[in-house]
Amino acid sequence: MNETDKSKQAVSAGENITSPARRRFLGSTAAVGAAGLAGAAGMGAMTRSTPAHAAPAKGGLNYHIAPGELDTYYGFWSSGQSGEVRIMGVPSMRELARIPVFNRCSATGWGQTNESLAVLGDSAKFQNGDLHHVHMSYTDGKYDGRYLYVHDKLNTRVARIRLDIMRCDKMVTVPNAHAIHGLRVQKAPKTGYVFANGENIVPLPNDGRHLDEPEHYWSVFTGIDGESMEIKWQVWVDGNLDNCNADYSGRFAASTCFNAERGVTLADKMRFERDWVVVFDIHAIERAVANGDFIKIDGCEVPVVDGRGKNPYTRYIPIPKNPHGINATPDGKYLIANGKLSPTCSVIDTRMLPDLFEDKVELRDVVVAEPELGLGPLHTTYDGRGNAYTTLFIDSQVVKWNVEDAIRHYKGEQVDYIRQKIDVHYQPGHLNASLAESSEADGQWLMVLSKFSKDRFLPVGPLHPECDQLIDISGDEMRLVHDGPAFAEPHDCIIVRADQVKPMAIYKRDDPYFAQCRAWAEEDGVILERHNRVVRNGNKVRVYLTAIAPEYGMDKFTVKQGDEVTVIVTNLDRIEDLSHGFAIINYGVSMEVNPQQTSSVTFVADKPGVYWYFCTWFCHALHMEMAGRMLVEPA
Ligand code: CUK
Ligand code: CUA
Repeated sequence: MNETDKSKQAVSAGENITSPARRRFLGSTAAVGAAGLAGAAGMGAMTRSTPAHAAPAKGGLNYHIAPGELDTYYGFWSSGQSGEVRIMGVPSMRELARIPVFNRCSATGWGQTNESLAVLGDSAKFQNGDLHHVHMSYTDGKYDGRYLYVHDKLNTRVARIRLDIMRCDKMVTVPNAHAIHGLRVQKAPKTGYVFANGENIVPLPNDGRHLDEPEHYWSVFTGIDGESMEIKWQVWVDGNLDNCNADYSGRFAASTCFNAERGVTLADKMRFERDWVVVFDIHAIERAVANGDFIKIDGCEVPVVDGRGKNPYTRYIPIPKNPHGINATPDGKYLIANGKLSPTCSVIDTRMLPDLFEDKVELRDVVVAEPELGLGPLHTTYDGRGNAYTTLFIDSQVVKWNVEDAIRHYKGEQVDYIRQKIDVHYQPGHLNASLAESSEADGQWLMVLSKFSKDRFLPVGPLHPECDQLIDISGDEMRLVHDGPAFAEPHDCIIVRADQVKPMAIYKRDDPYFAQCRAWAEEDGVILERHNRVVRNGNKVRVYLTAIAPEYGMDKFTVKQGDEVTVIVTNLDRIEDLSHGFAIINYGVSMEVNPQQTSSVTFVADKPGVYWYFCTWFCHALHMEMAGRMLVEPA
């Protein structure tokens, strides 16, 4: 029996998670997971590890949501290389819905409907994306339920989701940047800016004039108006930007930078013992843009402020080697950068940042604590009671620690700032506590997104699911209460109170989402809510269809081979949950048409013959009969 078999048996025999066999398995996972992190110290001794609880403990929060009961929180999950956003119920961990963004969706027609293609714009040519971070718009440091903002690391995009309809309504490709990674939004007074980190360094401009000449490689930090989604400005910076965050005053944003070396190989990027947290003074950047103190990169209209070296817009705070996450405490006092290759977190006092920009304090003066937490700190979250929770990737643990005690310890007092460590399974990346990214952190639930699930679920072949773990943090001790598998690969999530999101039950007929359909109808003298009609203009044909369960307004329509056909379907049902679809057999056409929504799709009728169209959502006892024929006359 090999190591893995042994540990599996140990688990199935109900042995404690901390049994030696289990720990060996954990250790080997860590070794694999830590490939590339070989510079970090060896496996640390376990301190104060608590075994994971499999069942709800007495006095803990209730995580069982009975049939028919509703969750008390919404979770919004990113999905990494799946390119979508997932809506979860918390604490049940039920997946409620998926919002397609950078991916394609067979069910909704995202990437095929004219409405989605208009959002995707020039980037519609890309079929995929890598969506790591999802954040909600704020008003005065609190979630305001208007929008979600997300980014695409793969194709350098930022997008917005309207939370009333839970659909993406804006997408921009960020120029001059090469992969957007960190993304956060201004928290006060209102979003405001969406801040987007350019991750990789490339020549500026990246048009082929410089290739293998790293001295010409840079990255940019981008400010996007969250309302218009226009790119307002960029800051030219040193090094690769990793994660970012915004403070609660509205004046500062900060990014971790893991490549102060500006290296292009792994060895280069690890050379220095220190990298940076780059702090951005948003007000100073705005003044520079207003005063014309910027450049433009060839072929791009966006103002670029030079934030390299000593300048009025940025400060480069030295931080131990290759930091990763950066998280603002809910009281607004601190920004905490996570060490990754260093076993520490660096606590930056945001109240000292104005002095830092006036050069009244030294760069390292604003670091008020650097607690040693364990191996591979990646991300930190908070309970609103002064405690921080940090993922330890290599140790496969979450460490709970007290921020003020860490600060006292840094000043030389003999205090223990570590409160508890709990095993998680396995190799956690992001974690987030309920409302912890806002000033209303309520210290109830902690979600830990682990990168490896190993033996936690039934095997599903070589590609394992991720393992999302729910931890009750309402008491003094963290208690693991639930494991949830997730398909590739949520990096991050936010958890918001159910009352902070107010989705619509049915569309409003004047929704801008289908303004284009409305404009076409006007052109053609058609009333979308009433008429069923085929309107021909040369070889361009518009087919207007109503849908009301269980019938389309026409049970057939005729076009000619070679026509460019646009089918515009309006769902006249006013009943919540009564969605229809529209799909054409052997034409690869399929889309959603929700209550009171109009959806449209354009295709070339390149094959003559009879093609049935049908409804894809089971809407009625006669749903199977909700169909019609597209007759395509041979050319
Ligand atoms: S990153 Cu993935 S675990 Cu892209 Cu926020 Cu840290
Ligand atoms: Cu309409 Cu099924």
